[in-house]
Amino acid sequence: MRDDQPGGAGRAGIPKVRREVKAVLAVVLALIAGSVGAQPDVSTNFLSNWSFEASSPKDPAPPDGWQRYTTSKIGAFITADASQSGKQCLRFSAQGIPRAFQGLTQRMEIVSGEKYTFVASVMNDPADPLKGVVHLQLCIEWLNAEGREVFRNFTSPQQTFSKTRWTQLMVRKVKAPPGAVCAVVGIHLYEGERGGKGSLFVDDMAFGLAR
Ligand SMILES: [Ca+2]
Repeated sequence: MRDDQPGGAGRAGIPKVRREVKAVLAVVLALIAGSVGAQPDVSTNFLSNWSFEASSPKDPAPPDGWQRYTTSKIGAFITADASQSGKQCLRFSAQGIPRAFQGLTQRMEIVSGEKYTFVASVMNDPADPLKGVVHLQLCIEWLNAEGREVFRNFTSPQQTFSKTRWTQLMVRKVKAPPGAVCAVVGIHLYEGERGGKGSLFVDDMAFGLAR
């Protein structure tokens, strides 16, 4: 590093090309560092606590930064039983109640006309996999200045997830509609006519301008 300092740049015996290689390496390393643990699909992740590291697994409160809702039982808690990055993730458990609904959301300002991507990494809980009809869905609700929804984009409801590897659920490169000033982005778990069972893990969520 001393070679890059003003005092070292002109020293004899240090070829210019070597300094340039080091400069390029520094840029590459900075780019790699910027993407560690983040999703490569967005330029800046606007979500707070997107890796679910900011709350304790024993905390009964909603995960830091997230709004939590449910039609009956609470089934969204931080766990240290799995993680894609960091040491924790979200465990999302079915309520076992017909047509039950629950989820986590965050609300933020957006710019109409810009393209956004919303993504989450998901894995079935091998110790307690999903059973019955249980669907996971990502949704972006676009709101106008009066707080009314003007449009929404969402993934198709998915209920089959690997128990051995993380897979991505993604709303990719959607344009914020005219009149939208804010977005409520959420991950939702809902159950069929007979309710469902089991859990899945969620980690490394991201919402931001699409790359
Ligand atoms: Ca994590």
